[in-house]
Amino acid sequence: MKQIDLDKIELIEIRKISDPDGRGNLSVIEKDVLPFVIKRVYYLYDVPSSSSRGGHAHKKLQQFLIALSGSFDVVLDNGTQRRNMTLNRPDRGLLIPNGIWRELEHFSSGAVCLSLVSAEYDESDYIRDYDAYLERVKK
Ligand code: T46
Repeated sequence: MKQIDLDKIELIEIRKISDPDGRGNLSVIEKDVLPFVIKRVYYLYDVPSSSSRGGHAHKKLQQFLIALSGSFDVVLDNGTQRRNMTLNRPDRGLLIPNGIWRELEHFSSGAVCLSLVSAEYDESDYIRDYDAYLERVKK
């Protein structure tokens, strides 16, 4: 599996349209924002602050995570490096390429994590065992 330098992973700005009459904001993700076609959308919510989600890597799936509301941390791990990214703005998202181990934690009250992904649900795309992940990364 190709190892990706975590320093190259950045938060991507999402276009924000602020209403001139004070009706709030609208953000839009158009096809040029993401390097993949969105095949599935899901969202995490009501996650207790003491719980974590993720704890796996994907063989092929790419995804884009946005904190639609509240905040949470995404810990990225490529087998040799770890990096913590805090998501707390609905007009910024985190693009996670395939092959990166991720854990989502420290969800604030009311946090909603929107996930836009490149493939339909397929359990065989998951690597849920960290030692197995490290083995794959070393190859
Ligand atoms: C990821 C993080 C951020 C489905 O049936 N369909 C789906 O599209 C998904 C995403 C999950 N499921 C089922 C599979 C499990 O029985 O829902 C259950 C919970 O899934 P999982 O333990 O994978 O949930 P998370 O929050 O740990 O991980 C999910 C995504 O699976 C994963 O790709 O990166 O959110």
